[in-house]
Amino acid sequence: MSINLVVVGMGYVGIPCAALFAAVDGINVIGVQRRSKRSGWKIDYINKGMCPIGGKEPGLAEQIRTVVQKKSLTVTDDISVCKDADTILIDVQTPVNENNVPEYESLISVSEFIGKYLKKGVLVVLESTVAPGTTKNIVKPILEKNSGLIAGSDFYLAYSYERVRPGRLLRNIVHLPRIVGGVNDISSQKTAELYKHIVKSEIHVTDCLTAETTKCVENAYRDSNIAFANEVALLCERLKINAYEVIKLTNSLPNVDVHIPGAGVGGHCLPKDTWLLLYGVEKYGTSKTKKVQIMTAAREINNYMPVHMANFVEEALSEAKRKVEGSRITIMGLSYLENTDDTRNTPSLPLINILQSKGAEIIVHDPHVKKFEGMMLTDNLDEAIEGSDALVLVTKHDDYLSLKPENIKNLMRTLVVVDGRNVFDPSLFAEHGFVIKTVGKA
Ligand code: SAJ
Repeated sequence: MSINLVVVGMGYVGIPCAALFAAVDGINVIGVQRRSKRSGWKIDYINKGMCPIGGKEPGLAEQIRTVVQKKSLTVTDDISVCKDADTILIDVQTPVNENNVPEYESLISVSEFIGKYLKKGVLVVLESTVAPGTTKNIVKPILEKNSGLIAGSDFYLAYSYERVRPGRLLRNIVHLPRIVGGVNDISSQKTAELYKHIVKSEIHVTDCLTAETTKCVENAYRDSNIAFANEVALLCERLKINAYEVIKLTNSLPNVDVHIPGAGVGGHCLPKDTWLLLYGVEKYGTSKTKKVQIMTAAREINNYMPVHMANFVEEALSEAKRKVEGSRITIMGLSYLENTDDTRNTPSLPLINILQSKGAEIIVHDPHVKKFEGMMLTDNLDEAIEGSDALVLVTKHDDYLSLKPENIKNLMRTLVVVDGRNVFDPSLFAEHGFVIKTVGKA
């Protein structure tokens, strides 16, 4: 067997996927990455055998080193390498704009290039999360127009989404079931055959519209579950009881799995996949039968959590006889997920913006994020705490778990803590004179 595979887009999905395929005997992988200001550096970095993804990512650095040494993975900014490919994976970002409409600029331009270089017999697989209907109504016509070939007969086209989560990139690709949806049966079969090389779980075959919809539904479901937990937390705060106790007891019932409330929901997927789903339905579905309520309400609740955190900071500072204006506030965690460097749609950002608009001086600490949009960041926790009027924990990084009130009280100017991830014991902090507020606790 010999496969020339091109992976377009070296991000959180493209990199682990390329590294896994490159480890298979007979598969040669070329990754394609634009030399943009933000991510162009990754090209040389990976070509030197180094892993550009920070945080705790088990096995990834070693996997990249091995396949680069073996010369089965190289990265380039030249998308014309697609002309020698027999399989092409598309792993570009598919964000939504401020009106929750998908921004497909990258997807469209990459599809145009691929179409230009497409040859007969090539398999193209879209892995990015997209609105239902995108593969058939956007990608397929572009590929056909630019190549003069017919999808499903001259070349093969499928949608098969990733289920990666930072911190478990390799594990999720290898061990979670894979959904494959071709534009026709032969496209599905060829795609299922491809993933058998790296996926050790079941491969479910369906059509591409069903596969696209399933991906969006998975994430809308998780988002709604988290919103339910956040609403429970807000209600329990009003009753002055502990939401975590209520959730633990509720979850003692079989088949119930109330999720974990917190400072907000970030990441590339959960904040936008509901909108992709609804966009696809509006555009390609039949007329409305019933107003969409649950998923959009979930989005609203989850987006409210950073506002709730800001309110907590204001209340706690006021109890400590300070105003937000002029206070030095330490944000603990900029990445959206614990122990990762991924800052996409992080809930820390709206929280920082609110506090800054009220005149606070913000110090951001994150052990894994080195740079973010010109923001001043430190990875030195003592330095971040020194002279602070409030510690505000947004991300549950391991570095914060062992923080003791007795060790930090002498560093701080005002003893205020706002805990967005239920990390600290409030009574312990209160004993040391702190005003502490925890999401979901009285
Ligand atoms: N969060 C909560 N409470 C929870 C779970 C998560 O507040 O109970 C927050 C997290 O703090 C984070 C956000 O939600 O800010 C998203 O967390 P996540 O654990 O869902 O992580 P993602 O968004 O990186 O990954 C999800 C994944 N879904 C699951 O783990 C069930 C992953 O499988 C998908 O592949 C991924 O979205 C994606 O890329 O679509």
